[in-house]
Amino acid sequence: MTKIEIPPDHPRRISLETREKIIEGHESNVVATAGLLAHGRGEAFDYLIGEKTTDLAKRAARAAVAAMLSAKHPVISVNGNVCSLVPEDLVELSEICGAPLEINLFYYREERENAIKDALVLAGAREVLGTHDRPSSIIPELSSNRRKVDPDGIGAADVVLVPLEDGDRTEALKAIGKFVITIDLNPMSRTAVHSDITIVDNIIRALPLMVEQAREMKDLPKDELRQIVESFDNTENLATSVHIIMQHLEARANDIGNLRKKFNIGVIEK
Ligand code: PTJ
Repeated sequence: MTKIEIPPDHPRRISLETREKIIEGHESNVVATAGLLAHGRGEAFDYLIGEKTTDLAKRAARAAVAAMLSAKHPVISVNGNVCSLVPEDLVELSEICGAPLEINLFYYREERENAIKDALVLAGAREVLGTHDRPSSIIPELSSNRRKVDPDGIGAADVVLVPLEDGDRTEALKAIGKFVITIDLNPMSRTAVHSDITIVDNIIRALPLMVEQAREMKDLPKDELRQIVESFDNTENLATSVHIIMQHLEARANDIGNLRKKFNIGVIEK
């Protein structure tokens, strides 16, 4: 398929370019067909939060990075959408935090696994866990494809970053004692609610931010990192995220009223 040219001054350029990445990812087997729908849902929630990283999301990202840097064995779980949108940032965060990348797919197909591994290697990954040639163990609490995990990765992890995730696995990871971090634009999703830290932001902004924060925080003493994690309250974070959406909608409702007046919308000239 031909890639569409998006004019640099298009008001929705970033959103359209991101969509193109997901479409290309789908064409190269990285993204599942359902991943296109998941992306659309994310777009809608991004619209509701104002398509920018809030101060609240910055704080959540800082707590998440502190948890990864102070963990004994942090792991980053990679699915198709995440790989198609931010492959280089995944590799960089993995390197700084010493957190291996593990492919873990809901809609498993071997050609998808291969395409994702190739994309991660192209982005600079030196090691990718969770592939079919590796040993695997099972999370008994889970019935989906995601139950298969790498014993050197999620199987052994104390802290797991599971961005753009479905709810079942987050609950299962919690049930087996993992500290779970997610990135999810929907603060009401099951994953968002069951995670220990939820970054309510678009992964295209959240991951580069986490890389930047990880570079700044990597030499902080462990005690200080743990203190940042312990002082973070995810319940408050999620409730405030929903309030931010409500305030944003209120402001947009007023804008629409003003626009109608300014441009005489709905008025027939006599
Ligand atoms: O690659 P696979 O086979 O593992 O499948 C990946 C998907 C994403 C299809 C699978 O995990 C899935 O179906 O996820 P859900 O249940 O649709 O949940 C995805 C969540 O991510 C939803 O709450 C979306 O709002 C959110 N989301 C989508 N795009 C973004 C996002 N959050 C942050 N940034 C995004 N760009």
